[in-house]
Amino acid sequence: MKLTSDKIQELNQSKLSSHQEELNFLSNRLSKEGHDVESLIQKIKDFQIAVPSWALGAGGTRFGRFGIGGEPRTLEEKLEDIGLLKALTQKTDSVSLHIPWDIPSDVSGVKELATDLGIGFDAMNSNTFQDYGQAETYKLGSLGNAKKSIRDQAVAHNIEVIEIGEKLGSKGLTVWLADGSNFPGQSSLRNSLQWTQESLQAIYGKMPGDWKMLLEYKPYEPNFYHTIIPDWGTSSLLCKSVGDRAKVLVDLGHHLPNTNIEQIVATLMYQDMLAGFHFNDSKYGDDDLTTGSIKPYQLFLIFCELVSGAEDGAQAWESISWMIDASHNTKDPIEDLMQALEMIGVCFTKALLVDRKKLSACQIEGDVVGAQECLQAAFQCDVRPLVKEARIQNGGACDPISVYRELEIRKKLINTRGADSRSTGL
Ligand code: LRH
Ligand code: MN
Ligand code: MN
Repeated sequence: MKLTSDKIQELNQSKLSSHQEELNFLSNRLSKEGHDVESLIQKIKDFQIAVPSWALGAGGTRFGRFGIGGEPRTLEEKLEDIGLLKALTQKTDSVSLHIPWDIPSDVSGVKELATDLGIGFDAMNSNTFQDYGQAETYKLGSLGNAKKSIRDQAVAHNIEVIEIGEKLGSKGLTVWLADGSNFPGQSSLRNSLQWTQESLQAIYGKMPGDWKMLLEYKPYEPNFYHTIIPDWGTSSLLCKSVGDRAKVLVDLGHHLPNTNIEQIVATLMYQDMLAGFHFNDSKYGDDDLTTGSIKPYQLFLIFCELVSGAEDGAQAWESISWMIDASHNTKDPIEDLMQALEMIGVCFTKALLVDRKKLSACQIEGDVVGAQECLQAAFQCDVRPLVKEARIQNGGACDPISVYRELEIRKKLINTRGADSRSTGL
């Protein structure tokens, strides 16, 4: 199903006057504080986040999976769902595909549909952490496997992913490796790192000159003794040995509890080494929960680093890729993604409000309390009218979730796709 912008405008009508009142109130206050409200709204409008193809169906855990019905059965249907998200939120304009979950059977048809929906192809994700009928098993690793034939197979898969991505117009390859070991002695810590490096170099050599490699790290899972790329430092080290266009991907869930992720972001930007993000949230580990649902203050602090790093010229904003990577076990994925996109927009906007001049002065003068006040003043401000205004100006819905519910979109998807349709992915 397709949502027309006329329908969205029509549904917005009854909500516009109260929105305008709230917006005027906030705009007056921000203007008095010296903010350029028009330029804030423009920045929010421009900030777009890619949606992963695997987040449109119910994920599940190793204990079970509860289908939500109407899940997209094909790549085309996944694109249609992202089209709905785009129409409602105007906060996403691209999809991040995972191969082999999303091998397009008709590349030009898929491209045409995407163009029609206004959706581009963000970074491609390779998959050497599952077996899906390939000659050699990835049970004991892929790019860093002790067996050369397995490493070669994994390299060849990544090259295939690049080729598919090139046809679709993608400009990046995201590599996440499950490689590691479950028990001490199972693998050589040093050799497996070297093999991984050599494999990545071989893949990088096959990447088009205008592509970037995004190398994701994760401390544990599915291996629980050692993971070859456990942290940003190891990822950065490998990237530097591979080439200029290889950079570190930060997945917010890929840290041990209480890790200072904003510091990692600052350090990576300091070196121009931040490739991009996988947004999600977590309480314990790689929980893949809705972005901003558990630690919104952390998300705000991360955006403070991103905004200041870009404004200070440490790393260009445009060089960073933005993606969601979440899983939905109990919520309707489309509603969940709308919540995530909203929270990303809100925390980004709050970070734009930080009085950076004042903050710098506090830091220099050693005014610890004053510095905290600067951050809190921005964090506590309810910026939702600005985020809403940006969405409306882009043609989106005043309130995306209520429109989605009012139009009974899930029910319609179930009617066309079936109550137990299943999407490919995790
Ligand atoms: C690994 C990961 C990685 C995968 C995705 C499905 O935990 O974050 O990005 O590609 O999940
Ligand atoms: Mn990820
Ligand atoms: Mn993950």
